[in-house]
Amino acid sequence: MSFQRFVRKEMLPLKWCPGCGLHILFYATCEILNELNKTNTIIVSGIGCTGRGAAYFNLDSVHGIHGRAIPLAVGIKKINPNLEVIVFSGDGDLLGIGGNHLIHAARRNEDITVICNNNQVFAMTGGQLSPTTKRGGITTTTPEGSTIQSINTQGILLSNKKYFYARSSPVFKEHLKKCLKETLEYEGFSFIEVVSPCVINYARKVGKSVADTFREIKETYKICEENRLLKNNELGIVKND
Ligand SMILES: Cc1ncc(C[n+]2csc(CCOP(=O)(O)OP(=O)(O)O)c2C)c(N)n1
Repeated sequence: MSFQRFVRKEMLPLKWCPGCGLHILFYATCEILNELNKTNTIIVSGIGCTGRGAAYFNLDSVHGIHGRAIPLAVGIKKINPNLEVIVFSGDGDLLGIGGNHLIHAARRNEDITVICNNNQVFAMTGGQLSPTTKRGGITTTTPEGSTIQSINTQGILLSNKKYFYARSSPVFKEHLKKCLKETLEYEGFSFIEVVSPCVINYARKVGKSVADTFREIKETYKICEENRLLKNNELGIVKND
């Protein structure tokens, strides 16, 4: 069987910008769904470029409202405990407006999987500052560079006793697939942060090309194989059962 059974063919070509990390993330997720034969799955998203993913998977899906993907997913799981429930959404959606839901769903160890595409901006609305924008990041709302520290997603999740947090990137596709697999196989609340290039609404506005953004991520991040607190420039999996 091919991963293509998880792609909703009538939605092709996908309406993400050329060079956007979402293409790789989407197809890598389809590959893992195929490998694990997860046909009994529903995709839930909020609003944003990433949220469009809900329409692209050939699965049941809910394209919810901004910031409310997690409570929707939790509700679905409560009444369909045998269903695999995956949230596929952006950093603004999950860590900004939806941040409170994330904190409590993780604390309650709700049995859902969250795939967070972290492109460091509100991409769909034109590239505004998001909770993950790094200090110094030039966005439409911080033309002089952000002076605010970015959110510590790992720190929020690891504040619980039981946690599963993975960090990867489409730039490291094999690592991304490995992490997606573990994230999807984990029983309990699992969260993967995918550090992803936004080419049109972030990088290009500061004169960077697709190749520049991929190179930058490749040169910045190192893979950590140990189960320990990840440094800011590390990709890996940290969990406590
Ligand atoms: C309640 C509400 N507030 C604001 C918006 C406008 N809005 C749409 S998408 C979005 C942010 C998207 O950013 P992110 O979640 O990071 O997803 P991306 O587009 O980067 O994938 C915002 C603020 C909205 N649709 N609903």
